[in-house]
Amino acid sequence: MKKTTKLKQLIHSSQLSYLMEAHNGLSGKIVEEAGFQGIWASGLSISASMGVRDCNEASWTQIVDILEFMSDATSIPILVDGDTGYGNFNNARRLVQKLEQRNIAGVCIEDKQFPKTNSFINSHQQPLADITEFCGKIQAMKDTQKDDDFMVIARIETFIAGWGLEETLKRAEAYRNAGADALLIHSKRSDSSEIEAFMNEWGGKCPIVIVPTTYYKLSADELENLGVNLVIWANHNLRSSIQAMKKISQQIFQEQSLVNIENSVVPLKEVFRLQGTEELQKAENEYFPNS
Ligand code: SPV
Ligand code: MG
Repeated sequence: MKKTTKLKQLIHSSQLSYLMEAHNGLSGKIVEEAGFQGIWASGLSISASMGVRDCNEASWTQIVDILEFMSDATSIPILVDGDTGYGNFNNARRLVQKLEQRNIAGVCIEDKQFPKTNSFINSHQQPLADITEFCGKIQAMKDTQKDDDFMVIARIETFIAGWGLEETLKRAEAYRNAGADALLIHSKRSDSSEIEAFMNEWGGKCPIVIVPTTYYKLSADELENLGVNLVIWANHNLRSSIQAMKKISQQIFQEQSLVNIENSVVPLKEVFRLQGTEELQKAENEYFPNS
């Protein structure tokens, strides 16, 4: 089955589905091996792993290069965090073209302005996109995709930027009518009250995606009961790897020896396994026997 079709089915499934964050080919593979059915290519995590801020400091082609490695390394669908589409409708539709060429299953764009700022930084000062302009962007993206199953998800930042339910519902209706396949409703509250209020009014008119980074205390049952279709664990491979890398760097720096750490890191053979070294050895035997 095509990756696009897999993501479409996940989004439309009657069961709650989950995407796990990855930010390069390696973390993508780890997400797939853990059992997840899809990957969130997080803008925050990719930018952080490149050592830059989450405000479009990395160019869109630099991001697409990373996505190509992620897509080649995995067989589950990738939903890309497309920020604001890197410009106007024209930039956004070219992004769709380039993502489809790399076998990406879908893209999510948010109704803010380029260059964007992460939703958890000075969120009340973040200007939203004009509704009509954003609808044109969604339409241009949907009109550009060659594969009917490629997903364009519209992310609504009203709650993040300090607006209420009314403005959220107005935008949700407009973006759905413009052709969005699903809506991502973002919230920075520590509880799910904004999401619940939206879900009560929305009435299942199209699939809903959430990112419970700040309302992380919800149990699996509580998430299920919200009635949303897709949950994104948005940055947890990045955050866990920062913790692991800090710990090991500090310890090796202090001890100036590897004696105490060898058994707390994965063996090199695990690195080689993740890289698919065995396949190359078999190929060498077949194609290059005297090497
Ligand atoms: C990301 O993972 O980059 C996101 C989600 O866009 S958030 O960081 O919550 O804005
Ligand atoms: Mg992002």
